[in-house]
Amino acid sequence: MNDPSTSASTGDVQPTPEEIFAQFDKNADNQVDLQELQEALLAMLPPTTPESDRVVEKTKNEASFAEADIDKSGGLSLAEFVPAMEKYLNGGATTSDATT
Ligand SMILES: [Ca+2]
Repeated sequence: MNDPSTSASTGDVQPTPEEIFAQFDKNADNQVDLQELQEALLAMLPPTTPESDRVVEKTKNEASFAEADIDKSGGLSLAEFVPAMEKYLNGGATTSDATT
């Protein structure tokens, strides 16, 4: 996953986290806020599937966003954004989070 050698020009290159982050960060302030997150996820997903509904519901949950916003800056930095995306897109139900 985090193998730096995968950026070779094989023609099958996945976007880097930085590139994905830049697409989400519409106003380029290096923070993805809740609205940007919702809009970008909607743009990524087909609008009428249970999958997109589930992701959108999750991003609408401000508590979930606040949880991802570790330093409480009101936006997600790249370091905050990457694990948050994995959580949103993978369902987030399998985390055994013991941060209480
Ligand atoms: Ca933050």
